[in-house]
Amino acid sequence: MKKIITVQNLLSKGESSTLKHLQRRLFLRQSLTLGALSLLSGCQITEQKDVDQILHAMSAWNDRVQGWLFDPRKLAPEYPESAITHPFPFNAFYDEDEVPVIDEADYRLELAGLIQDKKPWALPELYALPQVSQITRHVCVEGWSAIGKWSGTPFGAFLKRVGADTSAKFVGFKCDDDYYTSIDMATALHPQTLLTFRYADQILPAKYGFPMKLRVPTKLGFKNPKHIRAIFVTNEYPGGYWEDQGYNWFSGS
Ligand SMILES: Nc1nc2c(c(=O)[nH]1)N[C@H]1C(S)=C(S)[C@@H](COP(=O)(O)O)O[C@H]1N2
Ligand SMILES: [Mo]
Repeated sequence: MKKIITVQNLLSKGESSTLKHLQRRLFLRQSLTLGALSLLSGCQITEQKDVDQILHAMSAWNDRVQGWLFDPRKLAPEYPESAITHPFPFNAFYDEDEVPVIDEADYRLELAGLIQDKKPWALPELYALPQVSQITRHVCVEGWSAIGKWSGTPFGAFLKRVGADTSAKFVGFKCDDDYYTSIDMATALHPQTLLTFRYADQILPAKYGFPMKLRVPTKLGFKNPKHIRAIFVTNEYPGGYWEDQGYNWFSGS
């Protein structure tokens, strides 16, 4: 698909108020390309009316999402045990039978970039860090959400402990399945951002990201890397697997 329609182009076609509204609701702070919209919606888009139809459908869903991700106090809502979704969905860019198998004894978390203490971490050392639990909603851009319970260590405290430069712009993640993503430092230091090792009080199952998943309840699901192998701190924009294909990088509050 060669033709690129940006929201700005659409605005100039007289759709202004609706599209401006939708753009805000869809947290598309940068430009929206047809390719990105096809990815988000899973539809082939050939005409202006397809664009409008998809934006409207996405907007209805996003109205609900906004309430879950954005809170006046800037905290994601937390839920009681009774609200947990059973079974919790699996999602990745591949099928469940291709989930990486990671050996617990060999595993080391690597640290790189603007971090003073780059000593790799074995799992027992990570499990010995202070742990907290959180029941929050995971919101996937594909149009589903689910509530789950994750436990782990506050990520900001971990970054400080290893001497990360917390004035740097980005924290990047490299995963065992070749997935990668990155978040802004403010989100990395957010009190609800956790480096989690457990799901539903059990060691994180392979499908949910063994040995660890970064839980970022203020952001969309694709900003929550599973199977993290390396964490790096940088001032150079690291992008991400979906972000590099057109998904909005910030995707949250
Ligand atoms: N390593 C890795 N992390 C990932 C993904 C992935 O494909 N690989 N998919 C992301 C997306 S789009 C979602 S919705 C969640 C799904 O997490 P779950 O399987 O625990 O529901 O993981 C996110 N983190
Ligand atoms: Mo997702």
